[in-house]
Amino acid sequence: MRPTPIRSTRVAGPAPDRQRRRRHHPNFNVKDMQGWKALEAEEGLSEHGWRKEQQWALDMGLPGADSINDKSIPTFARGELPHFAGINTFLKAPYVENVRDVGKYDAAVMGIPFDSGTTYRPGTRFGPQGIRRISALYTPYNYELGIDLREQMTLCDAGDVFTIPANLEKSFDQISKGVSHVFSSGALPVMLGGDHSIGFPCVRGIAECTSKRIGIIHFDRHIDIQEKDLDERMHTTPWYWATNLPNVSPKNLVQLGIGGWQVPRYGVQEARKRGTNVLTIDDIEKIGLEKTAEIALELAWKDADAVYISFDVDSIDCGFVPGTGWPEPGGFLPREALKILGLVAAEGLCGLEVVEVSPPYDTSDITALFGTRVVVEALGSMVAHGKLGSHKHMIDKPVSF
Ligand SMILES: [Mn+2]
Repeated sequence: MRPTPIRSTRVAGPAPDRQRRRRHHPNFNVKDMQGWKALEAEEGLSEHGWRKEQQWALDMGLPGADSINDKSIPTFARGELPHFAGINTFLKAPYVENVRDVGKYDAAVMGIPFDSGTTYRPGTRFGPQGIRRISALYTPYNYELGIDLREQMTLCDAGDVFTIPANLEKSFDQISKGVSHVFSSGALPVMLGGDHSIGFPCVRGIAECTSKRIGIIHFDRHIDIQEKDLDERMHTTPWYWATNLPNVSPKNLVQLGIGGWQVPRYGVQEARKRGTNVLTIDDIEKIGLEKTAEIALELAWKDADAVYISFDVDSIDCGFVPGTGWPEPGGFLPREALKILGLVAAEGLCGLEVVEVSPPYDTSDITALFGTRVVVEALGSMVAHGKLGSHKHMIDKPVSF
């Protein structure tokens, strides 16, 4: 017999003791819960980097006015605080004016302001600046992961590649040269696009510095592997060209979230011919996020030596990312994509790009904020799993300028 629900028999007034207890003290073990664990984890983090930054801010920006009680506050804003002030690099990381110094850091963010590969909405040439601007909102600490990027790694902003808006090929050469320089230095290259056409020159820049094999995990609604579009190597084509490289196999290309009404049949035909690995949102929903990450890792790493992540923000349902070149409903929820991203980055990366953030079409910076989140989520996962720097063994053909 089905028991009568308690609520239907309740009379007005305070609940009997037994019921009240159940409501206010649900039965769970706090030791197993992330929220409680994360509270404890913070205690183990250093504050050394933060203290150093505060001292540096005072040295650079002068001690604050006499009436300021907090003596760590300088007169001129320097470093993280306040979040609304300052001249923004990514996450207010040090700007490396001389790019020859980039190898002094564990990771280097570089902007690729380029939208000449766009076939619908432009505007991603403003992506790097949009992402940098809203990245000032973030602290370097993440609660759930229990990590602090300022304390546990070094990050710099190498500024932007000088792209040539009127010329795809010259821009691709500039981009590859910039990426290969950063990669050869030992710093992990993190590229802020830019439209998705930059995927090819970014991967090429890494691939030419190594004899090792590279797999790619690609988050997108679009398959992006046709040979040409509008007679050029547009943002619908990067994986055709990247998987033509001798050490980048299409068998190691994993494409997550592809689907909807914007997938050109030319691209589908090419993906089929080359045997890439495509998972739709339905597939992912069916098998779950953990299983998706497991499959992606297995396929991307099969006989490969490192994995590159290409994250197109349009892989997210367009309700969350209005500021993008080809918006499409039905993609990932942000938290789904971030979960998979964290899981796949946990095995280490040889490079990361986030593309298709178009600030002129954005609303309240939400798309640029998501782009920021992609970068910090991947870095955070690598730091948490001790995988930052794992790409260095691959650099056996460094470029030197
Ligand atoms: Mn796309």
